[in-house]
This record gives sequence, structure tokens and C-alpha cells, in this order.
Amino acid sequence: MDSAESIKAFSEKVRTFIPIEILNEDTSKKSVAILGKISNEKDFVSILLLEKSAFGLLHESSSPNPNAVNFDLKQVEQFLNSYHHSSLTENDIYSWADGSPHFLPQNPVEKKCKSLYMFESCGVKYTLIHPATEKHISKHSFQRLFTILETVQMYQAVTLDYIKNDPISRIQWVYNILESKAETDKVIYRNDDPLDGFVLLPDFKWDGVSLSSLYFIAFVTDKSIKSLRDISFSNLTLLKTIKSKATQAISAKYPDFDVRQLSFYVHYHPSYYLFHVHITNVNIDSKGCIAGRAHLLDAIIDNIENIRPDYYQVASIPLILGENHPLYTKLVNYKN
Ligand code: M7G
Repeated sequence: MDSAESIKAFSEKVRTFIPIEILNEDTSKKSVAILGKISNEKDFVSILLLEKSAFGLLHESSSPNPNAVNFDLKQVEQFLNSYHHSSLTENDIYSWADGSPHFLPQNPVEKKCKSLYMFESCGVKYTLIHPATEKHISKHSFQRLFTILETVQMYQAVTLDYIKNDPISRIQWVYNILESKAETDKVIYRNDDPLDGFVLLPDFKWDGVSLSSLYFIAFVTDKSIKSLRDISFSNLTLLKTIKSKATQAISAKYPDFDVRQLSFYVHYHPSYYLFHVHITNVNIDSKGCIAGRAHLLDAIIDNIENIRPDYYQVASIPLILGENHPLYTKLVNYKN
């Protein structure tokens, strides 16, 4: 839904956003999380996430060879010509400077015909969470990360209760996707089978353009599967179907993308307890891919198929949790 009216309403919210605090800034991702209020809705706090857009110069042209890395040199030239430079430093064979665009096209027509890549590469992706809950604030705030080994006893005594008490309202957005009430135009594959079905769509972290940062998410229709801990041999077909059907759907949608670069993984712990698989370009360097957070789908399949059917009901699982996570203190203080 990106009608002129809803874009206007969104811009108005951003324009009237009153910043309260910078929750975090990630210099490698070039992103910032700002806590604030929207001026006419002062009873709620909101979070505005800003992330500088990718250059998007790779993979933009279509090629008869799906395995080729594509780039359009005209667009690269146009991009290089659209910046002026300042703060030059030179040292031997190295020189570096800041670049700023000569101008930013303001309207969509200008954007299309004048300098699409310049515009997009210096654009910013806005994500507004409104109203934001304590959990959102904690998730987006700077925090130190710690490792924990979650035993089955810890899962049963502490984690299970936490998952059961996680309000359904937190995953309303997922239900909206599963029930075709939101993001319907984004979905590239869906199978509503109550056991082996899933819905595949772009993750909202992805700009939807740069294949170098391609990011999809597959949510299962079976709402009883909350997390990796609920996965057992009975879900083998579901997991294998996600892998094969998602690969086919992404390949059909992006013929220029080499699907051998796809990485399939599951977060434990996830932020949202309805089982889903992250499907990304393996070249993305993100905190979501690190060991202790990401469990590779192939390994999960192998564990339940070849090691033991109830692997995730008996295994101790190493975790990375931020100190603000509600489970962190409870798990750290757990005594056998
Ligand atoms: P997760 O493993 O539960 O948590 O993944 P993480 O955020 O710690 O990775 C949930 C995924 O859903 C994340 O990759 C989010 O970027 C993505 N996501 C979150 N929301 C609220 C939305 C949404 O409304 N739409 C879409 N398409 N993706 C979302």
C-alpha cells in the first residue's frame, strides 16, 4: 500500500517526529535508531530507524547469463559525475575525500529520468515503529552481547514460559502477512497448507533492489511452531519444501541472481516467536548471521533427519543475547 495519500501521511509523521534519544548508531551499517514522539500523538513513543541506502550499482541490468555479475557502466559513470568532493587527504598512492551529490532530484519524474542511481545511492531507508513498546526500545538500544548455553532444563524452566507469555499482539504483523491483510503485493510464493505451508516475502530490512543485499523471509503457516525448539522430524518436509520452493521462487523473480549464493538460516532466539527462515545473500555481513544466533537450515535438516528426530528437544543450544533481552538475566541466574 503506497498510495500518494499513505506516503503523505508517513512523511508527515517523519516530519513531525520529535527526537528524544539516540538509542544506537551502527557505523558499519550506516544506520541509526532514534527514540521519539510523533507530535500529534504524544501519548506514545516511537522509534525511527534510518539506514543509508546501498549503492545498488551491481546486478542492475539484465543479462542472458544468469551467473554473470552485472553492472551497467553508464550508470556508474553517471554516479561518478554526480558528486563533488571536499576534505581531500593524500598519502603516497592513496587519496580520499568526502563526496556529496550536486543535487537531489525532488520529484519522482525527475528521479526516474535524471539520476536514478545517484538518488538511490544517497537515499535513506526510513522505518517507523509506532507506537514502540519497551521490547522495541530494548532491542534497538545499544547493549553488550553475551553468550549463554541454553540447556533443555533452562528452556523448560525459563524460556518456555517467556515464549508462552509473549503477547500475540507482537506478531500481529506476521498474522497480517499470513492472512493476506498486509504486504500482499510483496509475497513471491505462498502455500496455505496448514502443515507444510509457508509465505515468502522480502524482509523489511531489504531495500528490495540491491541483489547484493537480497533478504527474504519465510513464515510457516503452522502457528504452533514457535521456535527452533519446536522443530522435530515431523517438520522435515516443511523445511525441505521451504528450501526448494523458496530457491525456485527467488530464481524465477530474479533470474540475474545466482541462487548458489543463498543462505538459509533460523534465529534462536528470534525476536518473533512464529517459526520463520531467513533467506539472504550469503555475502551480507550482518550480526544476524553470526554463530550463536543463526542456525543453518541445512544443519537443522541434517540434525533431525540423520542425528535424532527430537534433536532440538534435547540439545543444549548456544545463544547470543543482549543484556537488555528479558531472558538474559533469567537464564544467567538459572540454577539447576
Ligand atoms: P527474527 O529472527 O525474529 O528477529 O526475524 P531479528 O529481527 O532479531 O532478526 C524477524 C525478521 O522479520 C527480521 O529479519 C525483521 O527485519 C523482519 N521483519 C520485522 N517486521 C516487523 C517486519 C514486517 O513488518 N514486514 C517484513 N516483511 N519483515 C519484517
